This record gives sequence, structure tokens and C-alpha cells, in this order.
Amino acid sequence: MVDVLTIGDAMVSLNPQAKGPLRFVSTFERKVGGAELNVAIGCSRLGLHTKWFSRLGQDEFGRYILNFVRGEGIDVSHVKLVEGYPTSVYFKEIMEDGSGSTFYYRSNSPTSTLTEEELDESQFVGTKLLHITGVFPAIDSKKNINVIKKAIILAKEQKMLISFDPNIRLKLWSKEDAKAALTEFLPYVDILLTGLDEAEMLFGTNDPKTIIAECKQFGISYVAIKLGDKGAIGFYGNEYLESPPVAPKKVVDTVGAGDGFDAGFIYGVLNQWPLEKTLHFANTIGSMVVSVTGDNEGLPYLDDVLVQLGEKEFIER
Ligand code: KDG
Repeated sequence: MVDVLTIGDAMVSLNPQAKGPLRFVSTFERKVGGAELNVAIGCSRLGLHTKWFSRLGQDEFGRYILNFVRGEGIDVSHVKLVEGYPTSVYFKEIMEDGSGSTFYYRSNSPTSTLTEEELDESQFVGTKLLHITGVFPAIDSKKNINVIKKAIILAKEQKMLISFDPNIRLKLWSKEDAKAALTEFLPYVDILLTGLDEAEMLFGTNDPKTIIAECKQFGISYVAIKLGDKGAIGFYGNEYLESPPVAPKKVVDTVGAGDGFDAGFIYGVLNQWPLEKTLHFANTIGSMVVSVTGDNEGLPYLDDVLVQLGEKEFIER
């Protein structure tokens, strides 16, 4: 039995060792990034059986990412290393004031070789939830949108839940293209996990109650609107909740916090927790991720979250 299946691109993430414009930075630390993969890592660390579908380059970075993901206990039986497509890379730029930018080198991503014909029922049987985001469809959009549509059909045939984080990356496609493509997924989504700005791009409003009303029209059961350091808003059934923020120990790197939130929310839904508990758990994970450098290093194991929530004692030695 698989709990969570995700499909996505992963990259080597090159993290600057100095602040300021990249033309003045000469040393970088190699890490791993990728929105869907971060969620898979978060779910796996919480104890969910997780599978990640992808393609990596048949090169040193591809082998590095594959070993890293396998080491996280994620099922990589549907990850292939492909020749002729270098593993994607991205550089982070961090300015003195903490603001940052991302520079992608992923136009010829190995995931360009993953086609809808390669997806079949056997890969979805016995799986509880499919997690999709707006990043994978934005890369090689004509083809990848069809890959996700096929995944949605197969997931629905297996009566799987579908969680969706729009993760709109405007360096990869335009607002108009993102809206047109991602809106097509909404009628099949059970759990929407979105930032307020992304919800505004999809629904044309930043009013949470109107966003939730729109989601109801699409038949979406759970909605979580992530508000960063202002907490989150959640909706399920007739319940509308504002969940207060969880203060992080410190903020060193906010990239990946939303993916951590998603993993926590998915964990709560699969365990049939009440909305309030699910939102607080997800917010707590988001707050833990921002205290650690890297896109997924701060994703906690279940015991770490329980200690953070005061439900388990921390024993130092
Ligand atoms: O959500 C964090 C991811 O966005 C990051 O790990 C990599 O930028 C990235 C992407 O496009 O997947």
C-alpha cells in the first residue's frame, strides 16, 4: 500500500556561500530541490509510504539526487536516468536583507522524456493520494499538462484523493498560461493547498471566503490557504478556521516551508484528523522548515514534530 504518489522534476540546488548578487559569489553548496520532491520527503519523514515519479539525467547530479531520494526511504522504482538530458540545476541568490531570487537551468529537463504513455493503472493501484503541483506542468507545459491529466484519470479510477499546490513559478510560465492550465485540474482536486497570491491568480480575488466559495463550486473538499508568518486559513465541510502562526525558532531560509505545510496537511487528512489539528500540525512543520538552510533539510521526522508540539518529551542525552 502506498500512501502518497507525487510526480515532478528535481534539481541540484546551488546555495550561495556569500550574500549579494551572484556575479560576486564564487562558492556554492550543492543541495537538492524540487517542489513535488520536497513534499515527498516531508511525507516520508512523517512515516508515510511515498512514491516519486521522475526522470533525472544519466550524469553525476542525477545519480546524486537518486541516491539522496532513495536514502529518504522514498520508492524510486519509477525514476529513470535518461541520456542526453542533463539533470536540472538552480542557483539561489540571497541578498543582505534576506530577500532572494532563483535562477533555473531546467529548460531541457530530463522530465521532458516522461510521457503520458508511460503511466498505467498498475502504478496507481493501492495508492491513497496523488499530490500534484503547478511546477511540473510549467516545464515543457504542452506535454506535462497531458502527463498530469493522465495521472488524474488513473488516480480517480482508483478512487484516490488528489492534493494540489498551484506553486505558480512565473519564471517558468505566464500568469495567463498558468491559470488556463491549472484551472483545468480544479474539478478533480480534493485538497487545495495554496498561497494567497496563487489563489488570486487562479480565482481573481484575494478574499479567502470568496476563494473558498469558488473552491466549493469545483467540489474541492479541503482548502488550506497558506499565509506564511500569519498562519493559515482552512476549510472542510462547513468548518472555516483561521489557524494562528507558529513562531519559528529563527528564520534562515523560507524556501520549502510551503512544501512542509503540504506534507503536514496531507498527513492530517490521511489520518482523518479534525481540521484544526491538521492546520496546526501543518503550520508547525512550516515553522520548522524555515529554521534550517536548504529546501528540504528542515523537514521534520514525526517525533520531531511531536516534541515541538509538546506531545513528546525531548531527551538530550
Ligand atoms: O517549493 C520549493 C521549491 O520550489 C524548490 O525546492 C525548487 O524552485 C523550485 C522548484 O521549482 O521546484
